[in-house]
Amino acid sequence: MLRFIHAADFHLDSAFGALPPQQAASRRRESREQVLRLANYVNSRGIRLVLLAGDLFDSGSTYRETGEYLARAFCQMEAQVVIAPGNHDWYGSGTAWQTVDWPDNVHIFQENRMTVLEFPEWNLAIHGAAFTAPEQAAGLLEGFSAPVDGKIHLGLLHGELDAGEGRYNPICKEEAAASGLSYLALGHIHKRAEPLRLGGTLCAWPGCIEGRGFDELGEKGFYEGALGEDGSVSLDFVPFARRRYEILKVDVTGKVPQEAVEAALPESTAADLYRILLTGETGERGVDAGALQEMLTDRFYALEIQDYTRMAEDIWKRAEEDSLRGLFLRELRAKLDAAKTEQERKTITQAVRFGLAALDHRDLG
Ligand SMILES: [Mn+2]
Repeated sequence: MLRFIHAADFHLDSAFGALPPQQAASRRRESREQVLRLANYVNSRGIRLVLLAGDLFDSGSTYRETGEYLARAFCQMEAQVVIAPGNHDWYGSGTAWQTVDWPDNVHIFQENRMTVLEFPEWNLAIHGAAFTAPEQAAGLLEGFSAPVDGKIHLGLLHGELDAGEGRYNPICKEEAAASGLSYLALGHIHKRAEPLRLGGTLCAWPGCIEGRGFDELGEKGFYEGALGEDGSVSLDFVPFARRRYEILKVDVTGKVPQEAVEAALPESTAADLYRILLTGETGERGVDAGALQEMLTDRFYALEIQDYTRMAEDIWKRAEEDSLRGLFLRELRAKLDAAKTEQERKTITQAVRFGLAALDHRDLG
């Protein structure tokens, strides 16, 4: 039995543009260090084969140090490391794949057609290809079928399955089913998909190894597998991300906002990046999102609070009053009803709050 891992989409040197510069720099450092953590994992678990399905770098103009760091981490792995470059880290002249001195246990697919790497000690052949440009419109698996020669055949590719548009190595299910591969290790899709059996081939995308923004939520990691001598594959997902991105909706109707948020949070969020959306109805004063942010900030690595609350209906009831207040509310209600965007509605709600406070000679706090 051969133990392997299948990971993809590290996107090293991503900008993390939504974070303040210092935190972004620290996130970039963490994502490089993650590869060292991975080396430790590989060695501690007796993993002999590491399949990396592309987009290890976020771009072709990655820092030289990042490539060298990656090479050192691979060198520490007591395993064979096989890489199929993707659309973000395509193989070509001047790229890290060519300029970095990769250790002997690293094997990189270099052509945008299927080629094979043989591992006779495991009776194993690994078939794969590289993106050699940011796009790969022709499906790399098209027409491929592994020979029937008593060896175990695995595939490693960056690409998408049954995609509408074919810019990123479109693979159709029929091709995967006809490939004769025991396992097809794929990259590109950042959201993990459950492994899919197509014909005799098990296909899987592990998703990205670590979220980089609020479009990459929840648990991230890689697949760890065991390959039997008959080519059978069993897989487990290993959560490995150091930090998670989460979006949490909290209804604050009738509650103290801070208490409502705290009640909705899991126990430990100190390592994580949260976006909290406040919803529901509030009184005239609304929610002070800024103050809430300040009170809760220490509980997170990063926190963003967005206020989507609306004014409670009974506040509007006084629109019928024959008073300045009634007149004000009627005007603003008409504006609110005519508002076309969430931003407009937010601004008008804010104006109502300010206006009512002014009418009552109340401090906005
Ligand atoms: Mn990617």
